Amino acid sequence: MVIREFVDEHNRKALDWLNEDYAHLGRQLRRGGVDVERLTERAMAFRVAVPSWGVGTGGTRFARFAGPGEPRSVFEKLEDCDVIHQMVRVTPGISLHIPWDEPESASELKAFAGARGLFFDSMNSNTFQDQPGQKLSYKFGSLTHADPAVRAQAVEHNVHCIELGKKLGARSHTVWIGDGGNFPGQVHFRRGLERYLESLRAIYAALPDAFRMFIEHKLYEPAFYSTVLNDWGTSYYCTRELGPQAFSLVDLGHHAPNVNIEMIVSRLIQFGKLAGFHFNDSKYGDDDLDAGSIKPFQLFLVFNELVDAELEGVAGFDPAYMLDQSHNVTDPIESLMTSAVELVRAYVQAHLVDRAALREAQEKNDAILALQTLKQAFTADVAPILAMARHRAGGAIDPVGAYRASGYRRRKAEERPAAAGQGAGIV
Ligand code: LRH
Ligand code: MN
Repeated sequence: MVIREFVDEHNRKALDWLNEDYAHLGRQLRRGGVDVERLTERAMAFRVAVPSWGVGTGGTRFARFAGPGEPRSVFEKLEDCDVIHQMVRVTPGISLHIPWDEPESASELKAFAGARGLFFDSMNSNTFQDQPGQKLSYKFGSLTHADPAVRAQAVEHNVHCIELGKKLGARSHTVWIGDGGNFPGQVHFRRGLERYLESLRAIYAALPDAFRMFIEHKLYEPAFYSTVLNDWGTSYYCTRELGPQAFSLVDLGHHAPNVNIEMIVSRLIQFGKLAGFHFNDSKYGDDDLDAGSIKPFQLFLVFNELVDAELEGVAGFDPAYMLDQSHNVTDPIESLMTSAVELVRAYVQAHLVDRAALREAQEKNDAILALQTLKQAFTADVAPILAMARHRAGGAIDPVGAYRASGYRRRKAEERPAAAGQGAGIV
């Protein structure tokens, strides 16, 4: 039985209670002057890209415990992404990482994805690892390396990713580098940033007109003392220096604990330079945990800024939403499905905020009323809207339930015998 039949059978059992709960929520919301149908439309229109590197089991520097039925190629990764999209209906975009997903034939890969209703979102370059046969090492950096030959090699790789992205129909290119130092004095801060900008200008020059370039800042790791692109301010400065096709991408895990990320988001929106997101969650460092699993209120507050800008029609506001997670102890497909659901939940709750009441409270310095107005939306149980949106879009009312009933993972474990050392996830 194909996934489709499991979804239908599973939905049949759940539809009665869903219609009941949906009708009840509709009545509750109508009392507050909110149309449940408008929110369901918003939920159906939401889109978030899935990271190809997220469907394999991830690990840490200590160990990676491969799961059953690991994808062994970009085609098998797309098979798993297809299952995710069939269940939650908001993830048709796939973000590839090169060279992990380098295809023999771009047209063959594009056709394989297209046949499943999938397309390619932002491309990601990789100059934080050395590949077999690579001429010059990135041990001491890539786009900011002291040796111009290493910088040129890294620029060439990024240009190659953009060319490949063009063939695959992608419309943006994401650059994250781990360049930095482990000790004071190891890297000259100003020269490092100059070299970063010089290399980015060369990559920017290779962008097709319709392409956007996303630069991703990160506080630390793999460098543990200084990172060349360490924060949003430096990122914003660089996007201004580069030009109108350059934007700052916010990975939620790339900030020091307790940093006010929703405020960074509002700044980048106001400055017209918000690229979008790598959504995940974390307790301490760049833990790449499932979105909304640790700090759901922060995720809601981020979407509150995004929906505020969306409703206000802020010029040029067109953020790209992507997940960027490492699934070390869960079935990656289940984690990506539930993470996508958590993003839609935060988005719909942000649409429930009574913005007129919030503005009035803000203008009257009524802090309690302002917080209550946000909390009222955050504490609203919008699960019936999320399930109805999935159902109407042909997806699963209960994605994890339908997925487990499908036996997809067991079947893949039979089809894809584990091979030692093979890793599709982040290690
Ligand atoms: C760096 C990062 C970056 C990806 C990598 C897989 O921490 O967030 O976005 O290239 O993870
Ligand atoms: Mn990221």
